[in-house]
Amino acid sequence: MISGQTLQTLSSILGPEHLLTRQEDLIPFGTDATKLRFMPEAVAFPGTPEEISRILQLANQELFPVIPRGAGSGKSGGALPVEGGLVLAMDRFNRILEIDRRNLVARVECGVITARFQEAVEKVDLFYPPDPASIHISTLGGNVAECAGGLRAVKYGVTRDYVLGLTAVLPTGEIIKTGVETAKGVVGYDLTRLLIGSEGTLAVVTEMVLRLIPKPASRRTMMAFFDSASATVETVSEIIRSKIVPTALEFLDRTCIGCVKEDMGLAVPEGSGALLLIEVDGDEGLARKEAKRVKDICTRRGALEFRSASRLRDSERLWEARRNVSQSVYKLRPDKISEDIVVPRSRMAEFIGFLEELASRCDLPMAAYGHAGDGNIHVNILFDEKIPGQMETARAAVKELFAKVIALRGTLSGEHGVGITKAPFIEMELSRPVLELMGRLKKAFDPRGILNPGKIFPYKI
Ligand code: LAC
Ligand code: ZN
Repeated sequence: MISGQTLQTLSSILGPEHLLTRQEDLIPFGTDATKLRFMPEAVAFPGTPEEISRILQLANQELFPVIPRGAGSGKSGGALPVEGGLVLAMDRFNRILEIDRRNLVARVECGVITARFQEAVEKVDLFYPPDPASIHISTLGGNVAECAGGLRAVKYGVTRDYVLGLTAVLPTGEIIKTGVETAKGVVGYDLTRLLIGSEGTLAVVTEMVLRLIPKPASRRTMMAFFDSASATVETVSEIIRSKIVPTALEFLDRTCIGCVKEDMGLAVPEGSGALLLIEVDGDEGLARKEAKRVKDICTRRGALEFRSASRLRDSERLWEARRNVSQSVYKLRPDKISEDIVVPRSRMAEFIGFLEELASRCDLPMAAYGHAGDGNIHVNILFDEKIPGQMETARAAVKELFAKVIALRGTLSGEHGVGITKAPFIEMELSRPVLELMGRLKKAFDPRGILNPGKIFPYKI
């Protein structure tokens, strides 16, 4: 519990206009894209790392939880105040500090919206590839906390591949800089990489040094329909085997196509069981050549139809609809459990076969879509909480799903993180010594356990 006196101290650190304490103001800060709900006791909008430092020192004295929060678009509950406490909303850290065209790096604050940053760098012909589906909402700080992936990871990698250095506040109050502002750097342990994807449990990141690359000159979007999901993923394996590296290689199963076809403005050929959305980029000649090879492979693999989005506006519409799949599947049922497992790309067909069998056995719709080029499939198990037994069936299905993923030598999360939704399953993937080592790291950073408690680990650290 945060006492009245502590609230007063917080108010004097922040200025009263930057502290929320009224119940009705707190509600939006208790939820995120998981739709789970908790209540914080207060919400702070700090303006400087020094203020965060003072808040964390106070939290260590008074022992209340502090939960860093970006835009609340996370899908594993990383920003949820599961034990109450103070939400640290990073909205005021919203400046792009520098785009350095000579060195291809940028310095940004953590609250900058991902798409806004991408537009700013593209204006000067540079490129920041990480591209989570939530880019119009998500913040770069949230992307770093979860190590967000997205649609272009198959060619360009994920958030961690573009972070050179961080400014962060440790749970004990010290303000630190990790990493470098240069293209290379190996001095000391790689704390930058440790903090990326640590889900706000080790430090509060306030500023990042990001690596940029030149903007590709041209891109082409294509779409291919197949009669079955397994034919689609087999085509993906062949594209990868042929050493073509598309910018995006996204898969939607029949259920997902049904949910988004209107938004996509799609005429779906008869008998379609799945589709692939493919983008290639590079200089004009390369993009044209790769597009032709992709078309040849799809045709040889029996595509029912192959289309190119000739105009940019067509392809933007397709990608926007793709970004909305996660929301669109709610058309089918009011509730869902949505996962982001990864399997080796060569095992995708086997995984899809398993999924179809699981869905028919559980008698629940399971919509699958996602980053097939990475073997990263979003499995959405849909149900209605109000119908007795459905939630339990969905939960049991998740456990089976994870067991299969591990058996295929995959991982439980490619990009959404563990948070609270996957914490109960983490021991299926990580061995006891690994979890104990992670627990010791957490203790070294946060001896009193005040920063984002209740996340990642299935037990109290
Ligand atoms: C997507 C999110 C859910 O790819 O990761 O749509
Ligand atoms: Zn995704």
